[in-house]
Amino acid sequence: MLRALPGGRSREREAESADKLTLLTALERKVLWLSTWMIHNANHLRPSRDGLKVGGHQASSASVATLMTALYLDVMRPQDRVAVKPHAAPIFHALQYLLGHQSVEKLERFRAFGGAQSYPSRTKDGDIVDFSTGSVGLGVGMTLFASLVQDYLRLHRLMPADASPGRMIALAGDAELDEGNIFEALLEGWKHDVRNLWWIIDYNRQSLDAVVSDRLFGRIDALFEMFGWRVVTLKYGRLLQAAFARPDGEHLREWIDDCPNSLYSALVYKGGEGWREHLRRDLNRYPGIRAILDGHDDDALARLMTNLAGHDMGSVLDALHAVTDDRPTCFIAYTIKGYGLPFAGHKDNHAGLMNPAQMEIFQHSMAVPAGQEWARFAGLDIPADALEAFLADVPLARAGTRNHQTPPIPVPTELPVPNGRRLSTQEAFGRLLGTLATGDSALASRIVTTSPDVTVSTNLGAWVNRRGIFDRTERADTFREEKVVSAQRWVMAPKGQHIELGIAEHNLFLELAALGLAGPLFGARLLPIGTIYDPFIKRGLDAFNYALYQDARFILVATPSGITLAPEGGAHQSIAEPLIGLAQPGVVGFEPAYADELACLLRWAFEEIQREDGQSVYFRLSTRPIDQPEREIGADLAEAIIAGAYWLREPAPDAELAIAYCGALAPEALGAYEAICEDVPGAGLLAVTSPDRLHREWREALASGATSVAERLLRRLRPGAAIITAADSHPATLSWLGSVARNVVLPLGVDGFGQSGDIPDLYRVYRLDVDAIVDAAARACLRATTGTDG
Ligand SMILES: Cc1ncc(C[n+]2csc(CCOP(=O)(O)OP(=O)(O)O)c2C)c(N)n1
Ligand SMILES: [Mg+2]
Repeated sequence: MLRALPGGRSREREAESADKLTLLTALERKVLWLSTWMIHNANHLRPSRDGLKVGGHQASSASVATLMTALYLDVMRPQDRVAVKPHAAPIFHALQYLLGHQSVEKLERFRAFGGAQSYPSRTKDGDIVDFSTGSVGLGVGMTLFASLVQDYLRLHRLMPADASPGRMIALAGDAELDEGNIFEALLEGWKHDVRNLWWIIDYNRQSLDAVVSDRLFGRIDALFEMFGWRVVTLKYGRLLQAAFARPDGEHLREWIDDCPNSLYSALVYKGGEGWREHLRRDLNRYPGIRAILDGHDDDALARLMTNLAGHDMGSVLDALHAVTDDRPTCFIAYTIKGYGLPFAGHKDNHAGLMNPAQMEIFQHSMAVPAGQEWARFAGLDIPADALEAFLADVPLARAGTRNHQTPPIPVPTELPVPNGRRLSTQEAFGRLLGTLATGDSALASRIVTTSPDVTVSTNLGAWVNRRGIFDRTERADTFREEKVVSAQRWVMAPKGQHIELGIAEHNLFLELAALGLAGPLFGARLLPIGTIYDPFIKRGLDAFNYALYQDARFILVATPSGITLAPEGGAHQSIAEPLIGLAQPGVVGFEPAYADELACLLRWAFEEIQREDGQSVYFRLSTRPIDQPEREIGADLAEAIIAGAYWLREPAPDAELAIAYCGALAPEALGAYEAICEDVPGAGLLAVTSPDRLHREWREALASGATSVAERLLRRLRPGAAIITAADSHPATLSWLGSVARNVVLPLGVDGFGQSGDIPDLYRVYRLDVDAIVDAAARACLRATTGTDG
């Protein structure tokens, strides 16, 4: 009796899992059908108004139908988070549709305005998407940093430590592993001992252009193992394994193992006849193989030879369920690109679309009656109520919303302005954070700083000394213990609030993406501040864009910047970055000149990154100490600083000249202004704190018919007055100001590479010094009054 019970249970369990397998296999079919049809509908049935191919990736989608069905309909728990390879969006949408989280209208409008997105998007597809994807490699890296953020929150007790952690899962294409950012992330992840991370590689041996190198994957598993990952290879499905177990079966295994990727792919495409010809040629001497060939007609032989584990639901479930610990795991799942579709294995199938005739055959084989193409269960030989009941019980279907709502962290009404007669904005930033670090405000407790090996040189030292470096385990500062004098105290502990990264700006931005989504993803808001050298924003630009595209919120402090960095020379001097601030959606760029402006802006930034429809904030700072104005910033001035500009020296009514400057050029602008005032009394001096905000608001005002901030400011000048714009960046940063109120603009700035020198030399050579501004003013005034250069 005692024995019978467990035996009975295990039989019950076996029956249950057989049922589950049947249900999941049926649903996988449906997912493949829906994804293929979704793309077909978009390309062939929806009327085209512009003659463009709509596109969509039927082959890439088919490749992951089994893996994704297993994940979404069985393996995943609500706390798990997934980055889906971008071109598998149709499979993702189909699964969400089956789970009741996606509407048929959106599927019908796949790739149309307002429809299901071409690539999964957090902001446009809504609550169903965990991580946006599109630029290959980035979603994969993102999961690693998300797992680091999850650990940070758990160790800071900002998330319940007793609830099971979510697994951060990437479903990656094999060619995604050509992207360097993945390896940068791997190395960083190893240093931080990341956990709960699954990368499932859809190893279909094809990229966009070609079949991938045979030798590559021999390296990949060793590489993951080197970083401490578990590698699980899902190679052969159950049919093939059964064939290998037959007499002479080992020769079949060897043959497939040795088969070059391109031959395997070509034979997949050719089908049973092709397989038979090659196997006969190579293995006919083995009676067991002859028996296998004789026992399979062409269709059955093709089914057997393509029975890779990534398309075998049972194998996939076994492999995924077998991992129960938190060790990072890479699953290499052998698949076929276009599996189940007529162009399976064809090297040109990436953008391939089934034609209407092929679709008709496919529809017939799927037993989907005409007119029922969108029906959830049409063509499946399992009763709808059984499928419905199964789906209703899937953990992801039962879970509520995937995005957490978190209350904003209160921000004080002002941040104390660092005192000092001469300060650089970089120093002011360090002191502002240093002061925040001493208090025990809620704000300070949620700030997390991070930097790719430029923590000290971007002035985060005071903050880090007080708040410590985040690490899973306590680690003393050896230099301190050994009484070696240093200004830095690098104590590492789980409660540390600075995440130190190696030099890889891509990692910085992926980490900021994850930190900046801590609220919606994990239910605990963080206020991330990343520091970087301004020129190296470009190094991580795609990841920066990626972070912003999915509405991650953070503060980026980029310093030093421009040729003002003087002796460091051209390799470190940034030029185009303010234009990135101006043109990049999702972030607002500022380039303040004075410490009091920065204090006011940083306070605002803490609010802005928490506002429902806010943005991230980018500060371009400088190491140049400059004289600070003696003033109190009242509400009006604060508002103007945040809006992007204010008159540092008011123009007289009808002034014929103004100088508009940004950031560290304030002393030159002031010097020139004072020199000019003797000849042009009543000239104005415009401090531009944010070309980005000013420009955006100007465009919005033009569209709505309102008067913009910039126009209100410039209207103080005489119509057609001259403006000299000066920025330590590309002149286009401010030259557009001439269009606001039809002024004559003479833009100064940097449009060639920098070089070493001191500030006087460089400002002279790049025509940004007082003389150059005065000279430009004279020419601009002439042009404004005579319409010529004289
Ligand atoms: C950064 C970037 N470069 C190029 C592309 C264009 N692209 C989209 S998919 C793809 C090939 C992907 O191959 P793989 O990852 O193996 O996916 P599969 O389609 O085989 O599943 C390329 C080059 C992209 N999306 N992102
Ligand atoms: Mg591939």
